Amino acid sequence: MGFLEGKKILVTGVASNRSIAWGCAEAMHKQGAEIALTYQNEKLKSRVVEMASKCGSDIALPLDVGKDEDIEALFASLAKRWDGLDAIVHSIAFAPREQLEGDYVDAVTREGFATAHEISSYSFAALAKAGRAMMEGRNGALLTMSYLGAVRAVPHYNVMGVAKASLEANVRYLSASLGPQGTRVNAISAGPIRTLAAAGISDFRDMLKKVEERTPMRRNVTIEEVGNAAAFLCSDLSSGITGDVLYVDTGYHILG
Ligand code: 0WD
Repeated sequence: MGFLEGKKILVTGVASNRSIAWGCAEAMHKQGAEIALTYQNEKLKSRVVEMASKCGSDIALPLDVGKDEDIEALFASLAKRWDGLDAIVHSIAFAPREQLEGDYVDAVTREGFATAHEISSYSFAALAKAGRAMMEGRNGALLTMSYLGAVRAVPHYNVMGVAKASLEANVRYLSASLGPQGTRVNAISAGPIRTLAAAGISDFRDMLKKVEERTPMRRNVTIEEVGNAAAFLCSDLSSGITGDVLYVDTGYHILG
């Protein structure tokens, strides 16, 4: 029996089979969880429906976190299928491409800053708020995906690093707010992984190579490894952990 047997988990942010969210969904399904997936737009729908079925699920729902009505409709639809919700995985981020190249001060704009923060950080609080009622009294867990750029000035990561710092603060405030109802809130800070979102970061290939050369384990992390850590953080095995950021990055963050 898997350690997520009987848990109902909503996983957002699947865009392809390289997505970190997909690593999470697969690992959680393996541990016995029931999975619901979301897709950002109609173009992704058929792919995500198929991926849900690989997890034995027929729940794939639309969600653009930029739209309040989508967030509301998501939980209304979910409530028709499930009598409660045990965990939400937030694996969503976006900044306009021109924000993610060159010098931070040159690149940053009011609009780019606002978009990055809204889609990559506010959306986590929005899902927590909208999902709160369904999660109450179930020892639930909220989980998001961060990156080292939240705490270090990583070249080209620019405004996304500032948004990830906001996201990590969000983890702490949400955990203080939702702890009394039994909901834990954590983040995984993943090492670089080649995904669709990563392709938007200038010099991403160099970043992967640099990590591989220097990190204690001399290799990059996989979505399966992030997925396994996510499964742990959404399970009762991590019942004493909240408000924290767990690094799943083959040790890169410890280097000076
Ligand atoms: O190296 C990496 N890949 C790392 C990613 C290292 C550390 C952290 N992360 C984070 C990302 O910042 C993000 O928060 O992990 C999370 C997942 O990213 P991913 O798995 O690397 O990327 P991807 O497979 O592209 O999934 C992210 C998806 C989007 O994909 P695209 O590439 O189409 O933007 O987030 C979704 C979308 O499907 N997304 C949205 N979903 C709902 N509403 C929205 C939105 N407005 N915007 C983006």
